[in-house]
Amino acid sequence: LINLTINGKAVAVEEGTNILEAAKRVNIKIPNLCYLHIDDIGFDNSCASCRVCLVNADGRLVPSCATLAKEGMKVQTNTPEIIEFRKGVVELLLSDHPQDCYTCTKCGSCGLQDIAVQLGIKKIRFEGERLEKSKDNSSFSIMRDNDKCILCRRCETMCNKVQTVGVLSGINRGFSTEIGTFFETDLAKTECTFCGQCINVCPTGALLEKDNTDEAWELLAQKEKPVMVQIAPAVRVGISEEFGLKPGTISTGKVVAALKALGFDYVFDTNFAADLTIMEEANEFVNRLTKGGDLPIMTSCCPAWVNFCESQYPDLTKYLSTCRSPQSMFSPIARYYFADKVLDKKPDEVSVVSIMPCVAKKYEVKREELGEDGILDTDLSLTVRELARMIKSAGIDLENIEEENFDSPLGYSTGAADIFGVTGGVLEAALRTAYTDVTKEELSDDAIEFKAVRGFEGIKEATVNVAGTDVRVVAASSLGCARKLMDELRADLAAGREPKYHIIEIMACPGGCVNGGGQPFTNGDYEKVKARGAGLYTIDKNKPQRKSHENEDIKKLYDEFLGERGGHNAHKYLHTHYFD
Ligand code: HC0
Ligand code: SF4
Repeated sequence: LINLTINGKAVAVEEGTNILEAAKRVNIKIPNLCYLHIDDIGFDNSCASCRVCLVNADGRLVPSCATLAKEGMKVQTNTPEIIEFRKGVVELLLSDHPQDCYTCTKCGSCGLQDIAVQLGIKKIRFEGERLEKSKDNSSFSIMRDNDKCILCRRCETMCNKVQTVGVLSGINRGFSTEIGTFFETDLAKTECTFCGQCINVCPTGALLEKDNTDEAWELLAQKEKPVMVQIAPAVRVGISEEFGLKPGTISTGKVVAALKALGFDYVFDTNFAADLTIMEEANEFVNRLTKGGDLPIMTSCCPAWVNFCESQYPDLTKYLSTCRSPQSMFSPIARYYFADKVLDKKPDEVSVVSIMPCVAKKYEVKREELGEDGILDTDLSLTVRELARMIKSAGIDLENIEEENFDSPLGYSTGAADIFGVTGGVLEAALRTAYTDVTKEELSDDAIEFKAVRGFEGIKEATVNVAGTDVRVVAASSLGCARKLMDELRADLAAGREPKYHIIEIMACPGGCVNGGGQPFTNGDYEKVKARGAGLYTIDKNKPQRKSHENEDIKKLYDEFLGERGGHNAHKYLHTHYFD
């Protein structure tokens, strides 16, 4: 251990600890802006670009995030001289920053705004030179505004180190430095997967989701066209934090009520389609297993993962399940089944909106193959943050609103669907049904929880015995972890070895959709992500039915509309193809 003093307090830390982290151990908070460390996912951004965390260490001013604690070191964090320096640093950042807080989407959750308030900055002494920097609205998912970028490099670290996609990096030099893409290509034309993890670590408004709330208000204003809305599994736990509730609080009935209060005509559940996904995906797996098809089967519900697979591993797309994501199974069922059977409306006489914890879903809904006759199945996909903004601007008090139930029949789901929103959940849900498909027996209540694939490690593997066959499964979250599995699979195939797994679940966001690129900002607090995951497991535990094949409304849908699992209509509405 290394012994030092910080503001006169003795502290002992492991070798390799920086001063900023050492100070936290004795409850001394050093103001900081660019620094971010998320141990659980191996994210470390300590490039010391902003200099806000300056401290005096043995007589020298140093950035505390990038300076390691040393034996006998004496650190001062808050002398008048240091505070004055810090203010100067923040004023310099502000001198080159648009002064448009009141119209900036990030207002209220901006790290730069917070630090300016915290340091009590009242005026900016420097009239800085301004450079107009680039903006990029080329994609359906992400907006980049480099005028608001403070060059903290968090997005670059996320994209390169955690996601291993590598589309963002510093370009140009000196005052002209910007974060950009290779050859300043539009993001939409790069290998960006639209995972949105860069948005989640951006401290300012430089990276945000593409805002579609205006289009949503327009749909709601058209009274002649009913608007159906679906909410993703992870939304019901994510939204709570936007309204001051504890992370992980289950707000299902409150979101339903808020959506009705906003004017959505039918409030349905993506979970219903998650149960449907399991019916199709388990069936596809069992077919591949028993008839010698391509194994491993890889889950296909995460659109950023699908993008990643298509662009980085086109040789492996044949292993992806052909099942659409629940979002994209739900919409055709709403448009071609519910609209016709219940509302007596044509497919283009209704609108379908989805609320997702994700920004890649905005891209997914624009994929041409997820529509028919020029009508895309889903009109709009909004993030949890966008929904929260709509609820706030309508003056709806989510915390105290009286809970309501989903509409029927596309609103009922089993517990298997809820856990889709957390890493390992799709795999667990699929096993609950695949087991019964193969053995014709039901797993008992205490056997349906596959604990080995729960938890927040990046890669979790297990072997499950199904009717005498050892089924090897793995769940990975983050694209860096996906890359490890894909490199391994590619190497096994090239060497003629049997692939290591039968089923691979991949979610692009570390932890799964509970940490999606459209969720409330956590500022790197991974405990919030874990609490959201725990919330989903609680919902599952308390549901009367916990296996997708027990959902009576799904059985009815097959009887009335889809026919056989994996049959003609199922293929038409529930499956898709990929590009390589
Ligand atoms: Fe997810 Fe989904 S679980 S991707 O993780 O599969 O976004 O929550 O909606 O579609 O259901 C996100 C979350 C979904 C889909 C579902 C899947
Ligand atoms: Fe990289 Fe994901 Fe951001 Fe695209 S969305 S730039 S892949 S981190």
